[in-house]
Amino acid sequence: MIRNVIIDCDTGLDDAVALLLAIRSPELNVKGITCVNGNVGLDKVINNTLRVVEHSGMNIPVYAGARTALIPDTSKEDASAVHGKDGLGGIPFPDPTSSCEAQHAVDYIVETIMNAEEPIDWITLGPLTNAALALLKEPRISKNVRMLTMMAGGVNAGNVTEVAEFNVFADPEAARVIYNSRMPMTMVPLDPLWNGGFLTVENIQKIEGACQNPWCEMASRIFNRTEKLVEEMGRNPVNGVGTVSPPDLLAVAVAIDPEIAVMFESYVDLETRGEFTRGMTVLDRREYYRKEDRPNKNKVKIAVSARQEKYADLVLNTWIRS
Ligand SMILES: [Ca+2]
Repeated sequence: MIRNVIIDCDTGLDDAVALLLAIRSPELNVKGITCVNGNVGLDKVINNTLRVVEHSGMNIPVYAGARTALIPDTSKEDASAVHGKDGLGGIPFPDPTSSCEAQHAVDYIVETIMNAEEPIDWITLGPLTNAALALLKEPRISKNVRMLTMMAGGVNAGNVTEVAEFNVFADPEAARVIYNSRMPMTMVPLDPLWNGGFLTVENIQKIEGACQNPWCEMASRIFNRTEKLVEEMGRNPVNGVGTVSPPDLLAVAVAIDPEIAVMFESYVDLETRGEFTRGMTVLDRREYYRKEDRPNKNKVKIAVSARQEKYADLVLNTWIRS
């Protein structure tokens, strides 16, 4: 059965390939894409998202959302060191010919979830600002979400700080609103990227070989740029030279097929204050003495590792056969 889905993103390099996977997937019907301030500022995010949609071969409406975190913090840096100033690594993709819809992203999210005949899938690939605003505006949306799959958090480590992952760190208060909700949630943290959640050199070559498709052409250029950026930043190519591990791509793959990940369930709290730990996803591991569930809290499904071949098969089959 084809599942309806809405996606919230802050389009940088990994959001771009993640959107291309979702849009080309025969298992998902992407109804709309909402943009949030994150990797780069909102206007660049919108511009990048439109460019991605135009490479996807499909027509998907794009909506503009929050321009800042719930509590704006101008001392914070965006992620342009990782994604380039424009958010797409400076790759000269043509300017978009389309523009975003007039409706605000938060209103679109509320309206679409409330009007869905069956509980709808929701994927977030950026800071959770739009998602939190939608939930605060209309708490009943939590009852009509089949699964919220988020690229968010870290179990054993963060990336912006020792313990905080970028999407959560960019708006910890918004993340807290979402983690404290009773929505069914799957969290794809950083951890599986170092444990199976990557594409090999051979995988990327196959995608390059299908460059007659505009989505494969865009994905190949992004993977090549990502690989060079890892080198330019002097980062350790954890999974081997020439491999890529875009976090958002894995999150979409897990939303399509949860069997791609090995998961466990835990209560997760969100740290908004600590001296070293603001933006940390705090797992409650006290299962050894707990007999009863925690009141007012749902367990979150957490991906800890990925099945690399299954993951690569999904990406390649979706892009090359579609
Ligand atoms: Ca993202």
